[in-house]
Amino acid sequence: MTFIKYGRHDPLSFFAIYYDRHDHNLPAPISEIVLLSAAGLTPTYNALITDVPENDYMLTIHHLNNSRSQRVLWLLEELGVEYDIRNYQRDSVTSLAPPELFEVHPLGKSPVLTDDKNTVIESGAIIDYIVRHYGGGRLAPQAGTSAYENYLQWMHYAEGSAMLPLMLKMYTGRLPDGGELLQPRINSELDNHLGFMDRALENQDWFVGNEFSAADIQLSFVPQVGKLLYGLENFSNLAAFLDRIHARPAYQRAHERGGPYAYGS
Ligand SMILES: N[C@@H](CCC(=O)N[C@@H](CS)C(=O)NCC(=O)O)C(=O)O
Repeated sequence: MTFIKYGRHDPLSFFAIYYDRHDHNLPAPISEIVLLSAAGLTPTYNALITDVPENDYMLTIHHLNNSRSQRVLWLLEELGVEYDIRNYQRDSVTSLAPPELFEVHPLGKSPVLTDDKNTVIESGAIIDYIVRHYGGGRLAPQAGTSAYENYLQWMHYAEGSAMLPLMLKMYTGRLPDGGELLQPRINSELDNHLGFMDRALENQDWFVGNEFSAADIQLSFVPQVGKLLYGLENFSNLAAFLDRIHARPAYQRAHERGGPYAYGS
């Protein structure tokens, strides 16, 4: 039986409510629930309840294994926000997302965030949404400051520019001749982008004003994929950045929740 956390910690009883849920709709009548202690580990009490408020909901991340959605889980763990995960598995032959993801959004990609009436795609937009709605001012510079402009630039840069040569590398590598003619251009663009990011970390640990921010989370997928497809031997600052992020407790918690992740230990 899979227990999915539902609702919020009850500050009076120090209990959280978990229940076994088979689909995304709130159950009515609800199935068996288990109350767990605030430590969240040891089931202490079983009960049946029927009176869940109809308008209650849980922030949900539609998570594909080995994908960009892992960083969204990481952000939520950094912020200590409660969330629900719906898991989707890539096809073992094609690596594509399963058809069920098209039921969540017409593009059939991950991550997707659903929260009350909002469905949000694009990891940058999702991360921005979470920071604005659930961050309480954390993990982003104050709007209106130069640091915020820098933060926005990095947030867009990750998917808008840096991922392109990596995706080209991945796809051309599957061609019968390995996309030989295109490789020099792709490699020079990889050097260009990975070099740009590497130099940004020359004298600092984090990308924005040397404070850990959601931009570091959004950017993390670039060196993670870069390491696998191209190597980071010439980008030692990015390699050290990966070591730093992989050591973060919230990063590791996100792994425990998200399952195996080929791009980062
Ligand atoms: N730019 C989008 C990319 C979304 C995307 O392509 N996600 C991949 C996983 S990393 C996916 O769903 N691939 C499965 C498929 O295309 O079938 C974002 O950052 O969210």
